[in-house]
Amino acid sequence: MSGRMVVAGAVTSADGRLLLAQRRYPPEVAGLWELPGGKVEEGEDPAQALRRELREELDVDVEVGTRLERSVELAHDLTLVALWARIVGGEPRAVEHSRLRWVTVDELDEMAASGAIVPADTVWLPELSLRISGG
Ligand code: DCP
Repeated sequence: MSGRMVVAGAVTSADGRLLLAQRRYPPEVAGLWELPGGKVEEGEDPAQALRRELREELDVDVEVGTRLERSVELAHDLTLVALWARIVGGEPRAVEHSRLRWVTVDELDEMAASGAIVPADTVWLPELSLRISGG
């Protein structure tokens, strides 16, 4: 792993859904759905960064769990990782995204098949499907 880290949240609900957020920018991925998150700042660990980003982007407090197995080398020397998370305070709202959606495993599969998921995030599909279908 090299360069700066970007952390995304695999936010799950008690009823086995996953939270997806629709990007507004940049044009290449505008309209596509992602796991919400952002860049880890200096002095933060990934969990702290994720809690900050989800407060900013979704207006919620989350409890952060373990890391998903896969990571992705993005352009510009960025490494993308994901952490499991669950909401412990607040109701998510789209502060920076155009929309939010809680999806079932079937909906996630359909969205992936139709190319609606941000390309980098598709590496997590197997892990996400296993976890959310397993409840
Ligand atoms: N990214 C991704 N999948 C995610 C989250 C992010 O592929 N689930 C990518 C998109 C960008 C990079 O990571 O190439 C940084 O993401 P953001 O722009 O969302 O992060 P920031 O908000 O921190 O960046 P900026 O301040 O530049 O807007």
